[in-house]
Amino acid sequence: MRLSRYFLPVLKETPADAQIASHRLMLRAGMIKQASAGIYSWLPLGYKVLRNIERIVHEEQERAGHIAMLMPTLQSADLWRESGRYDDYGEEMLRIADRQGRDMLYGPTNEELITDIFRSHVNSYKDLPLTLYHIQWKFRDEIRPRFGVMRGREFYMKDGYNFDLTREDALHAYNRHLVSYLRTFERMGLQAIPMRAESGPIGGDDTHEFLVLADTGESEVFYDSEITDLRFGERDIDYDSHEQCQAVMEEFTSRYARTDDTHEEAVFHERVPEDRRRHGRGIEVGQIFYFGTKYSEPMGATVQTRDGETVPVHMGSHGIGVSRLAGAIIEASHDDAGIIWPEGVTPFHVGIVNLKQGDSQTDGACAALHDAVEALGLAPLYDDRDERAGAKFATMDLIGLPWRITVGPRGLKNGVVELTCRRTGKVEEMTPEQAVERVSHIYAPHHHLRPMTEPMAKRSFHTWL
Ligand code: 5CA
Repeated sequence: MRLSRYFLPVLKETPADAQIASHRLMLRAGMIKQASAGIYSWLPLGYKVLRNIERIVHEEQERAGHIAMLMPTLQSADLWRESGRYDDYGEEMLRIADRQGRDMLYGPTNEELITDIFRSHVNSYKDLPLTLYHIQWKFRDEIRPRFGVMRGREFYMKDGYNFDLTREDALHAYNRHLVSYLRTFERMGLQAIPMRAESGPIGGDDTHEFLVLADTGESEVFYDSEITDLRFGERDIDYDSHEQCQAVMEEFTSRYARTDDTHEEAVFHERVPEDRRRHGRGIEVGQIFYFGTKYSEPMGATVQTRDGETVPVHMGSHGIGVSRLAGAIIEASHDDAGIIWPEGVTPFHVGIVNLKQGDSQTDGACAALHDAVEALGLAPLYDDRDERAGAKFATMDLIGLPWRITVGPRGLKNGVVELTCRRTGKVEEMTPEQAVERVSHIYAPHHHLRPMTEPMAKRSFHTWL
């Protein structure tokens, strides 16, 4: 993509009403624009990030054996009357009447709708276990929408629902979600710690929230510092194995880690030595629940067992804040100059800065680099505007592309360009071919990218030198 043809409305001024770094940076980098309180348009750069986050969520859900589908945003109130939540949910629910005067609502979550789908189509134990999920916009009329997409009223959420014959199977589904979430968040460059929490309006006894530690987080957290040393990493896991998932769950939840809702000071002191006790704040990016038959019983979601007995299914639900994650990632990864995207979610893989626009040599070398990066199946952003070098660098730093190739007439005379790492600031000189090779190598482990089937673009840079 050439920046001159793109839509990247960056702001020079720091928006006065944005209180935290991620909100300020998302506005300044032209990622989002507020449409009304807690409701945002996703501008092209922000939309790319949102899609990347969504893609990782889909890939990890499918890896865990969960099945994607799509349910609507508008739901009938009647279903919620069946579960008893229409009256319980309170003012956070946006209630709407259609022209026939039928009560509708903009879904804040989907337990009722999915249970209705299940009961219409499944009636045998043979169809279990089953986990269905979707990624869809939700609406909760939050009292205090704030911090941009972190606490929106309209927000994008992945919500998944497991249906199992027994409590034991449903607890396996819970553990399987926990494992898949650890992988999901690590692929986004985040450490998200499972913490024992309250279940609130979703219900049930077993629930963990996943928290990214950040001073600006809305949740108060208490934890054993040892937990921050844990990494899931590249382990091979069999998601069907109860033992393997249980072992990961125990590894990641046996140490003290709780939100303020469930925190017990006495237990904290008893279980954690003083030098490891931490009290801080975190951003909740996901939550998993086991609630047994809370919805299946009143709504009649039953199956026949092998013995011909009719029993309600055991369920849980599992959410990831897809739009909130865009803010959480920035909160965890930025500096004074702007955002620093982890490679897994970056909107463009590499920025190309032309220091002398209009010069046939630098223009040609930049165009060749742009095409060579595209030929790898990667997305370059080439700043081809007629701007000062300082302004181009400031834009690149603000929008946070992890790698930048800088092309100037002086370097080209010696056959070299510069490759700069946004995170470390380290600059290396190398030939354009080496720069493309390096970029290719950097993104190779991200297997979601198109595999390189052809040898690197044959185009020679030297025609321009
Ligand atoms: N039905 C369950 C699981 S699917 C559920 O709704 N869980 S939840 O209430 O915890 O929401 C799931 C995730 O959505 C949260 O962990 C959080 O990351 C995100 N989320 C919740 N409310 C908001 C909001 N107002 N703005 C942005 N993200 C939100």
